Order: sequence, then structure tokens, then C-alpha cells
Amino acid sequence: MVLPLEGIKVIDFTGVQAGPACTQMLAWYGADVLKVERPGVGDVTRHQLQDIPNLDALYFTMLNSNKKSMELDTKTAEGKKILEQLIRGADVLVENFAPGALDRMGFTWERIQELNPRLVFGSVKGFSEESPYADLKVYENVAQCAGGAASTTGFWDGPPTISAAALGDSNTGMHLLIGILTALLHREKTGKGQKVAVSMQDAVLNLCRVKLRDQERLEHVGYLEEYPQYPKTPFGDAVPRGGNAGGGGQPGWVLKCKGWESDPNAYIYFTIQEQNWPRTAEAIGHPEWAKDPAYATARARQPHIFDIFAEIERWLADKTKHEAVEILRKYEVPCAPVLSMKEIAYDPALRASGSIVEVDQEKRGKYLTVGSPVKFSSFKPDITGAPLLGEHTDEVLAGLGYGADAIARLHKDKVV
Ligand code: CAO
Repeated sequence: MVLPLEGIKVIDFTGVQAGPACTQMLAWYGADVLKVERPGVGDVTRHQLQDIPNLDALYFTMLNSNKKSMELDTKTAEGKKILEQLIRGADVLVENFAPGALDRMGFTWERIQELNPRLVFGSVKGFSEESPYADLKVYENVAQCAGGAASTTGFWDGPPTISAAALGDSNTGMHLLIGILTALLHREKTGKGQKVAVSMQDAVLNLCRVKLRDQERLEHVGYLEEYPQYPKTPFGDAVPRGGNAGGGGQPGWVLKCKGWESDPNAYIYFTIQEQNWPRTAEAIGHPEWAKDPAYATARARQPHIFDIFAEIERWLADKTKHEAVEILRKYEVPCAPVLSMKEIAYDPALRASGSIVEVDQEKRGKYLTVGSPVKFSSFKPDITGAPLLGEHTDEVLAGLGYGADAIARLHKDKVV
């Protein structure tokens, strides 16, 4: 079977999470992805949070599957020459070094274009070039704070809060992926490559769109009626943290179910969908609320929405989260159990769809990882292991025309 990106050669000059998440997906969909790593060191995630001594950590294997690895010191003259050869033969180069690092190595965008005008060059930085913070090194949580996520996440009486979801890292990688694929299609039309730059701040902000919407609404009307603060607590001049409130027009909350006292995940998310209110009221044992003027409309419910949630919690008290969802689905209430990572890891449906896959990793054996969240009708991505550090160095050098003696010398000189 021909995979969609087969024949696309990618130099993966990335590390940690944002860049590797992007190039991993290119590899899943068929691109030939070569990870270029510092000799003897490699991507820092190979050694971070190791669960088995002296083995590549899961942090690395879960972000670098389906790739090849080459060790190459790109700060040496010979290493630079080899990287130039690779660039000449590639379709895509992706990097997420600290600001200026690639330039200091001698690979400015101008130089890259000279080497290969058809190359699509993908680059991740914490901030865009226009930002006053453009020189900063950035990790996930820094981006969440700078992109508007932290100030709008958490509870109003607590500090700004970081999401566990990798809004700054993997999310930026996914944005970069969209940019690279777009640039490859553009190249079909123009014959030319281009630089695709994504900042982590921008990628986080793109997911915080509704919070910018709320900022504008707040400036127009002075309050946000779907936030728990309304109508009792005055609003300030910036969007407050709304706890577990729904971000759309449908109020919702995380509600306790049977067993919450001992199980930290015995909760469901419950949404009151306006158009489904009569059935929702029936589901929770209050059919009379459908017509009661104090309950019949969203506007009437909002001032005492937490009393309504408390009443729903009383209804939930003798039901597990799964039992509750089983009942509520019959009434078309948008809801879900709060699933723990343990439940997700062993969920048969996620295994069946390929969203959680078991991968055979050299030396480690089998481990679980997240498969492709995108499903295609004509192929199913096959997730394979991640490369050992430098596993493909000799193979790549031979492909570039280096003979056995030259390869041995490069090893001896620690260029590779
Ligand atoms: N051969 C020789 N040198 C190499 C090399 C190779 N194959 N690969 C990397 N290097 C060098 C770099 O050139 C750089 O050298 P200088 O500092 O002398 O220019 C050095 O290794 C370290 O580069 P780095 O970018 O990895 O720096 P870091 O580990 O200090 O910072 C990070 C890591 C992530 C904070 C930084 O890369 C960054 O801000 N990246 C942009 C934002 C980003 O993608 N963050 C996401 C991280 S995911 O949480």
C-alpha cells in the first residue's frame, strides 16, 4: 500500500516535544523522517524520566516512533557538510532549537534556501519574531501562561492553572504539521519551498479563541452570563477563571457520583443543553421543571444554576459515573464519565480504533502509546518503534556516498 507521504524526505532536527510530535505524525503518514541528534547525547527526552535504567525513556519513544536516527555533530566542519548534503536531498527540515541556535550553526533561512530552494523549513519557537520575548527559551507551561490558557484555567479563588494537555508542545507541533503540509501543496503550484514558523504562544492562543471572545463580550456588556460568577460576583476588566463551566452557550459542570469520597475520578461532566431541557429535567427526576417559570429557560436557570447542579448531584448520589451516563444518554444529555488514565489505557474501544496502540520497542519490548487520532478510509497508520540513538547513521552516510573507511573515520573523529 502506498502511504500518502511516501517519498517525502524529512530532516528532523527537533527535540523534546513540540517538534518531535510534528515529525512523528509525518512519519506515521509515510514520510521518511530522519532524526539528526548530537553524538552520544541525542534528544534530551531519551534520558528524561526513565522508567527502566539505561533504556530510552517513554517520553522519547512516544514522540519518535516510525523515525530513523542519525548521530551528527553539526557544529564541526564535516558535520555541517553532511547536513548540507542532507538538506540538498530533503523536502522538509523541521527544527525547534532555542532562538538563534540554528543561525549560530550557520544554517540561516537564507543559507537553507541557497542549499535547496524547494525545501519546506518548519520552525517552532516560544514566541514570534515580533514578540518582545522572542529571545526566550520556552517549555510547555511557559507557553500556556503566555498564550492566555493559564489565566483562564482553574478556579476563581485559586492561582492561574496549567492544563495537563500539551497545549504548548504537541499542539504547536500539530499547527506546524498543518503549515508544512500546506507549504508542500503550495510547492506543487510554485515549485518553491518556504519557511513555516509557529510560535507556542500563538498555538496556545489559537485554542483560547473563545476566551478572547469573552474578553470582547466583557468589554461590551460588563459581565459574562454563563460564568459561575454571574450574577452574584462583580466582574473585573479581564476574563476570570470559570472553573468547570462550559465555554459555549450551554452551562455544564463536573458533578459528583457514587463513590466520589474515595475515588478521585467518580464524576461526570453534565451539560444542560437548552434545546433538550424538558428531557434533561425528566432524566433527573424533575419533569415539572420543564414548564416552571423559574426553570424553563436558560436565563431563568442561570441565577440558581448551582442549586440545580446540587440537585442533580443528589440524583447522582446512588449512581456510579457509568450508570449515570447509561441513564442520561437515553435522554440525550451531553455527558461523559471523567475517565482516569488507567481507564483510558485499558479501554477496549480506544484499542479497537487504534487511538491507543501497543508498540514493540527494541530492547524495551511492548509498551502503550497514543496512535493516530486522525482516521483515514484508505489506510491505517502502522505505529512502529522509535530508533535507538544513531541506529541509522551508517546507512544514511552510505546513502550519501561515504565508503566504509570514511564512515569509520567520521566515527573516530566523533563527527557521527
Ligand atoms: N550537533 C551539535 N550541536 C547541536 C546539535 C547537534 N546535532 N543539536 C543541537 N545542538 C546544539 C545547539 O546548536 C545549541 O547550541 P548553542 O546554544 O551553542 O547555539 C545547543 O545544542 C542547545 O540547543 P537547544 O535548543 O536544544 O537548547 P536547550 O536545551 O538549552 O533548550 C529548549 C531547549 C526547548 C528550551 C529550546 O530549544 C527552545 O526554547 N526551543 C524553542 C521552543 C520549543 O520548541 N520548546 C518546546 C520544548 S517542548 O517542551
